[in-house]
Amino acid sequence: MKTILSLILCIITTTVLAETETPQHDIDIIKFKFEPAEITIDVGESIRWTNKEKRQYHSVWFEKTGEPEPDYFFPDEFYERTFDAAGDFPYRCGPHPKMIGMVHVVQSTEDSKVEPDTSTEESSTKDSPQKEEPPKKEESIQPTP
Ligand SMILES: [Cu+2]
Repeated sequence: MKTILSLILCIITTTVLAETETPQHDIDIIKFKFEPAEITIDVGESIRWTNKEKRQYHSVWFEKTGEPEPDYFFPDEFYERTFDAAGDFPYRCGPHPKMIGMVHVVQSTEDSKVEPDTSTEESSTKDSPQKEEPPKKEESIQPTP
């Protein structure tokens, strides 16, 4: 019984997760700081950096990726980015090198559990070579006349 219950719960959880759009993570930029400066997200999720300063512009620059610095953005503007690969992504603000942040992107464990229903039908590709033994010849003893 317990296994059935947990299975149902698992299905419900998966459905709920599938229905919700890609979770949005928010990072504020205020007083020359990324808040939070370090964040861990799942692969495929996106982050929105919002400039909450009064009059200071900033940028979110993933310099180590070799990309050019994106445009500065001003108070109440934001920068968005989706992370499709796992790894650690340090970034900084272009005009303010002391403003640094880190994005840890990890492979979601829930994603790997989601399997299509068709997987239950296992294709019978069992390689069981049947040894074909030659039919034994019945030695019939023929009476000699
Ligand atoms: Cu800045």
